[in-house]
Amino acid sequence: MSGLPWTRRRLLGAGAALAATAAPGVRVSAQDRRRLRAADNQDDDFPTVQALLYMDRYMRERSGNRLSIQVFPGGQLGEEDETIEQTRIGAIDLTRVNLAPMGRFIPACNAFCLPFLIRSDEHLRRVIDGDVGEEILRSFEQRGLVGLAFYEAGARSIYNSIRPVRTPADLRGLRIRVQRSDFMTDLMRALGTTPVALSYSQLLPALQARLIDGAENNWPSYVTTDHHRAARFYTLTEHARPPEVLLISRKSWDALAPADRELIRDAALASRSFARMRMQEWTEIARLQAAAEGAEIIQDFDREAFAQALQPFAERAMADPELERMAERIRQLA
Ligand code: GTR
Repeated sequence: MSGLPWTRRRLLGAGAALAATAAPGVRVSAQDRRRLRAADNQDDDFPTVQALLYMDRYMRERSGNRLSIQVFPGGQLGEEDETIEQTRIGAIDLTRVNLAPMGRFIPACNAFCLPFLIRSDEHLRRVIDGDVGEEILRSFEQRGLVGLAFYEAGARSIYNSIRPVRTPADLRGLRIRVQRSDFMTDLMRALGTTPVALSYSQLLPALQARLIDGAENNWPSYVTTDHHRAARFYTLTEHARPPEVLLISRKSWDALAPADRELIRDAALASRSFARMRMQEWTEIARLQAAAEGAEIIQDFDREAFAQALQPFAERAMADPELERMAERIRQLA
């Protein structure tokens, strides 16, 4: 593992995009250049943002600086649901978001949040690297978006500032933040919590002001946001595994020459392997850092009680035949 700069870095300032060094090469006239604007709500050194910068370098090098990406990290272009909308209408070219908020548009995405359905990183890889992943990526087209790649996000677990949680009864009444997703809201309600939908950037101040008691997320997000200092009880529930997805606006896509589309697809594919490696490193480091900085990591929770408490919720969700079909395909890849 390399010595990663594991401190939360400040953003470069409002409206600042991350600058990449220009690749040497042919001079390109201004009107031939295409600079795609990409949004990400994670900080500027997070694996997903690094993956976008990797894509930028890849595209510059192969296009002689004609095609590039200007990356806006840290939610500078808006919260996730806003950047999805902006990308649909073509105001932003690319957006990297989590799959959970996409469930509002494409219900099959909710299958990745079905409690305990996806069992491990390996299981998730078989899903997103194969036909199921392809089908989900293609399904975004009906919504004005073209799916380019999935990035791994590991598993989401529940954390809070009040008490160690070992059973659903321990969660009762806790105000737990959820992403903008009706599905996740219902899931958290089924566990006896009071779910609160809040954007990612509002979460730390809300935890600090005790407006909410906790949230759920993967290791790197828990630590890079400093949530581990504000809410130190992290129960390793691993209840859902929605991956990240990189989307390009259909409008931007349709305006590109076929060869440029191919280059972007290649770059996205290359960035996927890069992001996977980074995410594994960051997950490991975040886990160590959380423990070293006082988080209490609860592994001996009653998984069976959680699964039972969520059973009626999962059954209700399966009433949607599309979701049921998707869940079955995912289960078969276990
Ligand atoms: C992270 C994800 C973000 C955002 C965030 C959240 O894991 O990378 O894009 O969805 O979770 O909880 O809002």
